[in-house]
Amino acid sequence: MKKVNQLFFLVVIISAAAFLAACGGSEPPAPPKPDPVSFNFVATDAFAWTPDSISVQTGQEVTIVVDNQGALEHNWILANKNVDVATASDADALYGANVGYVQGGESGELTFVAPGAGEYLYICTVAGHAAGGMVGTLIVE
Ligand SMILES: [Cu+2]
Repeated sequence: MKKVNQLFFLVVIISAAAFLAACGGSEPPAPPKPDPVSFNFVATDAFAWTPDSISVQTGQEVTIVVDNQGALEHNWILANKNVDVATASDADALYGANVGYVQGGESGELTFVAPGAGEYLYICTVAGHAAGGMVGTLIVE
């Protein structure tokens, strides 16, 4: 009978150790993810973006809609703030954030995840448009 008690005691100890080990591995819950956000940009042939500045949060899902109310084609890419806007091209698009060329009277859409905190530009890469003023600022907080 004594051997049975010892065996039972051993099983209880092992079970308790396994239970404590399992609990010890728990991690704090991840911070809440910011809600997705959407921005509607109006493009016109006056070579300007409306709005010309937006703010988002790191990790936020950002949807960009380009409503081309002009006659010329326009596009929207996210670029490094140090990019040379006079020569910027689609190849300068960061994180795949490139709406593509939107013809006059049409609209285009893109969703991307906001990168790390900092300041970025959004520009139209049609030749001459960014240099003409089609540049805006995206701030990631
Ligand atoms: Cu343009």
